[in-house]
Amino acid sequence: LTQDELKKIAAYKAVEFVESGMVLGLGTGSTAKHAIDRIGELLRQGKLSNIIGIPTSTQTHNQASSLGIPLSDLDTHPVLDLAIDGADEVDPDMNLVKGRGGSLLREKMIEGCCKKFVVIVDESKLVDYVGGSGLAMPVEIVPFCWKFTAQKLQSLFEEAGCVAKLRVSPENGKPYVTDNGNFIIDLYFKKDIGDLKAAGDAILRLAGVVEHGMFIDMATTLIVAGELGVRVRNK
Ligand code: DER
Repeated sequence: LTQDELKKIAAYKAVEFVESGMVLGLGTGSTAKHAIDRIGELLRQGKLSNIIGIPTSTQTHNQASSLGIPLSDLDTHPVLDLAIDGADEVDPDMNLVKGRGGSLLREKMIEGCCKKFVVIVDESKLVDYVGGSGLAMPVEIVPFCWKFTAQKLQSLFEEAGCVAKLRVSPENGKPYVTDNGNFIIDLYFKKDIGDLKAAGDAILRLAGVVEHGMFIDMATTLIVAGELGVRVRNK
């Protein structure tokens, strides 16, 4: 099975939790894309009705509206029934790294007010500790004096061998700009940073920081698709 086929299996499993009449947080990324496609298909077949989607990015907004999924926002629906989204990393306590798709702020806002947050991943996303994949832990920051903020972030995690890099668009090498008009600093760790809550709070105390990509104690259900099948784990 290819990685995308595994993502699709996990996504379709998560959509089994969707009931007619629900207000849903719609995630961002290649795994969530399959879940949104599936929801659109079930609506078209009449197997689901009265669904309202709250998109976590303009990319998801565009996909969902092209599928005819009715959309709204947090101002209208401050409490959601269920959110379905992917993750870049999942640690043994179901803490997540998200944001490699650049949508971490809206994802965290929306997934933070759901009664149930179902995370869908293929098994390659499972790590022993946050940062363990060697890939980025994203932090959304204001563009003002970004070098200053990047330096402050890097020095927070000196003993974990942290390197902070400004995310740039591959096309033109210009700083990547989020849906919210901000920049992203990608943090790379060489070692386990230990207490995630303390790390997250230290990051948020920096005035130039908007939000970080660690989703601590937020996921209620984890769906992992692997070669041996799909597993559902509740927090
Ligand atoms: O950027 C994000 O937060 C995405 O949800 C990411 O965490 C998962 O993206 P993927 O499903 O394309 O791997």
